[in-house]
Amino acid sequence: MKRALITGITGQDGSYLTEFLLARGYEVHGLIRRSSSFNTGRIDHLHVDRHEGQPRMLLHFGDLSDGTGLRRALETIQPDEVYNLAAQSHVKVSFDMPEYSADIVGMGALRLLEAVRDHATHLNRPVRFYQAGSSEMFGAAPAPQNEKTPFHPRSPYAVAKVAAHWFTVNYREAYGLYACNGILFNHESPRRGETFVTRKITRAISRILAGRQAKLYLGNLDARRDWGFAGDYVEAMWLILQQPEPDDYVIATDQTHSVRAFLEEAFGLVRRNWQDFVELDPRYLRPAEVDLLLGDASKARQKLNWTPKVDFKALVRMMLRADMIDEGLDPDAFMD
Ligand code: NAP
Ligand code: F7E
Repeated sequence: MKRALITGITGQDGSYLTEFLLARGYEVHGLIRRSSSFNTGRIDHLHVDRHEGQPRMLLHFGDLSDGTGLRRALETIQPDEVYNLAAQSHVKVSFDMPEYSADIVGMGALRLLEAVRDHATHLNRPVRFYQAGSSEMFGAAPAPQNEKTPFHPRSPYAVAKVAAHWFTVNYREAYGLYACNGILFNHESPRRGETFVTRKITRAISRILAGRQAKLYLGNLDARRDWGFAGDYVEAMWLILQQPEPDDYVIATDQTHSVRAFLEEAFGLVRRNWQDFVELDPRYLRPAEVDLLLGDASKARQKLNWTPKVDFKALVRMMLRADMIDEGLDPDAFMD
């Protein structure tokens, strides 16, 4: 049985990746942060009590700021594959907490790479490493963006992801580590954090329909993103680690839509006019914006045989339906 270690297992991608790996027979170990309230809501459905069965998902306390803990986790788990998904992943928050964001996103990746390198060397066992890179690294670079596009990051988050990207490349070149970067464009789902724009919109529509919210306050509606479905993207993460040679890949749908287009699609599904509900709040504007992200995932298509299955319209519908059900509404009463 293969063993995987996932940092960030409690996040959106961590939860889908865990489901994916469990379905392929893996034993999945996840690093979780100690929190004063429960933070495992996205993976609770995968939990098996040790006293009642043979769990294949096992959780360990740890934090990317704590290198000693990372080393101990590797010693205990002895994983075949390590997926580094943990991050302070909110771009706007990274302007408010730049040092912290850079420490976790950039230095955190380095701490984990160091731990993996030493573990692999001392025990003479191969460990494959996946780094969760981001289209935010391209930032202001002209579209379409692929593996050859130079990075031009526009936020502390993105700068730190660029550092993590190059740490990963460097450990591959310097120590022969099987270390790969997935450069993933935005991917969403019903499990997306509530403060990212797509989920903020679908959740707000559901609350408006339920009579629990009157207005939706947003920032820049002109920004364009290449939005895919997180469930499709975790398959790409796994495929990246199954190749004969380690490499870096852009993962994207190769289509882009503005925030305004997302609003039109989502409000349109429930036959409402978004202009009646959306107000600008400058607090949601960023000191530096990323205007246009549009991926070119042809390398992943050719080498990984990966293509996204869920398109933009299906994604918006999926997220809206899930939020309406959460809100106690019958989606079929509102949507065609
Ligand atoms: P997410 O939902 O925000 O999840 C982030 C995860 O990291 C959570 O499990 C969080 O734990 C954990 N975490 C945060 N700080 C940590 C720390 N100091 N030590 C250990 N764990 C920590 O993010 P996501 O959307 O699943 O994204 C997964 C990864 O892909 C992230 O690295 C993100 O930057 C990157 N990425 C995401 C996208 C996207 O569109 N979703 C695109 C490109 C790249 P808690 O649950 O306790 O907060
Ligand atoms: O913003 C605009 C905002 O926060 C998308 C993370 O997963 O994907 C994500 O980063 C766009 C931006 O995602 C609001 O200015 C307008 O242009 O949903 P977002 P993001 O910044 O693209 C990348 C690939 C990652 O790696 C990150 O980890 O929407 N926008 N009004 C707004 N954004 C938010 N959050 N809230 C608003 O009210």
